[in-house]
Amino acid sequence: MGMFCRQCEQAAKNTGCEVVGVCGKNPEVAALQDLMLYGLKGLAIYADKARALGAKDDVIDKFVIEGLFTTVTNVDFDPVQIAGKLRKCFDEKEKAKVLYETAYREKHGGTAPAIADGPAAWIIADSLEGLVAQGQAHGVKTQHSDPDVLCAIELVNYGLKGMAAYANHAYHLGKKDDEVFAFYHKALAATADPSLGLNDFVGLAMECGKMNIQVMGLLYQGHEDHYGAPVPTKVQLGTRKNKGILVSGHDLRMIEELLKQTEGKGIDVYTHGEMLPAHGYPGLKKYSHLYANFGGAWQDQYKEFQNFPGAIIFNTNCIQRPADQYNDRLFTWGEVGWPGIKHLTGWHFDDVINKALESPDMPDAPGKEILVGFSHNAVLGVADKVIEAVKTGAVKHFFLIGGCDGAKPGRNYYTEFAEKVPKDCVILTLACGKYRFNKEEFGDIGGIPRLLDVGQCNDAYSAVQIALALANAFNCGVNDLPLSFILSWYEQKAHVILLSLLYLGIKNIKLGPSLPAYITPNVLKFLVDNFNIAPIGDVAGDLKASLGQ
Ligand code: FSO
Ligand code: SF4
Repeated sequence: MGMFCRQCEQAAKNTGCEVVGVCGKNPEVAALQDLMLYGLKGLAIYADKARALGAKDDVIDKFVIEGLFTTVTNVDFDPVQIAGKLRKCFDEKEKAKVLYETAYREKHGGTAPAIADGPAAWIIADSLEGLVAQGQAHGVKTQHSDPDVLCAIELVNYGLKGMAAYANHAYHLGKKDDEVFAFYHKALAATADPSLGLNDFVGLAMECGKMNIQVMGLLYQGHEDHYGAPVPTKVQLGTRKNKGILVSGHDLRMIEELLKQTEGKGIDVYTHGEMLPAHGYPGLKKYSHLYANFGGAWQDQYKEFQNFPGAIIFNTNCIQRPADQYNDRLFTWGEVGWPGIKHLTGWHFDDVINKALESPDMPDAPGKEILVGFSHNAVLGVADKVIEAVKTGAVKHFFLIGGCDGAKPGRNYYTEFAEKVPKDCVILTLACGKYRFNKEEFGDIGGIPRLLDVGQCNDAYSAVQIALALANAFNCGVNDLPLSFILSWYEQKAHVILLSLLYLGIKNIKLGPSLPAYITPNVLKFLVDNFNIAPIGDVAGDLKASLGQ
């Protein structure tokens, strides 16, 4: 059985994974994920038509987000779990059909025109094998025969997937936006519309970037409403003698619930990967047992988790094949899944707590500390100082070195770049790529730390606010600021953030370690012509170019 997937930066030979995913996704799971996208397009066709007639449904809206999030890289590897979600997808599609037909009858009288083919007419297979066969019949390349149009459709699909992760976290914090749901339905339905062409899909991709700023803003607000704005905070990197639970992922609401449920139980909660920014939120750091950050970026988990004696839980990507040494103390939650690994649903974490209590103590090994919590509130709180430093020439340039990490050796570029940034420049960073340099000493410029950790990948929203405020202060456009974007991408969240930056008109972005496999030469030319986006080159040359030397 073959497969074809090229949605992330790891795509084999930078063209696509065809035998098995470099991420560990097998052809069966790849087919089920393709079928999920296909089924969601069918659901969206009806939901879009129903909405145009004034009818909508919360469960349908929410499921589109969950279904898409399931297909994001390194989220759900469990065929049985995905098959269950496919059944839900089909049921919600049928519900959306009835919603549309009823709304049509009420508005126009008579019967709504039937949709006889395409994803709206999908009838779910009744076995796992049948589902896999259906998924294989609706793979990536079946979406369009023209490579450029297919590329543009993929720009939209992956944007919608990445944005779904953020919309899902925001939803957990009680934040949702009807305009976003409407866009999901419109855009997904459009990707199945054979009458649309290249310009339509490029336009939708840009609109997705715009919508994602709205979603990241909602998520930021959700975090701030619940936990207060992040504040600069020192984070311990060692361990202490106590029981331990390691939380990996991006969902802050989940770690909050776990913190409440572990209070007074002799358990310390550790953050891993993209949970690191949790330490900067007043509403989370108030829990003294939110103790430390453990390990590095996601791709090191296989080795590092073997050294974590307590329980471990993933609430979002990026999960990898677990090692035998820790798979019995590993749990998944939310949309994450791995075959044979215990999956928790809802907001009760007794299983993971009990596992931590029966596991050995963490070693008594305090480590160094690093600083987090420089969201736009914190940075703009000292805006006068920052602006003055730029005016006097004490700060010459800002570099946003952000994005995801990954296993490729080419990613050393980002470590080297951060190390070679001149001493009179400030580095803003976000997402998991920072683990390549966030334990190094960068010092400060007149009290302004040279390395400012803005937060998670979704805190790109915060970085944009900083850039906009600086542009405002200097009465110029963002592209005229002494600010360079040096980005690393891995999966679809990084993809949608890139769409957001392009939507904002940000030019001269350097992107690596490689360009997406789904970009055709023609679409790349469009991006270069309009945004002067370029692949990373050599550090010295890129640095010089950024500094205008
Ligand atoms: Fe990294 Fe994974 Fe946050 Fe991604 S942990 S790679 S772009 O999920 O979302 O930065
Ligand atoms: Fe390959 Fe990435 Fe797709 Fe996994 S998600 S199969 S690594 S392209």
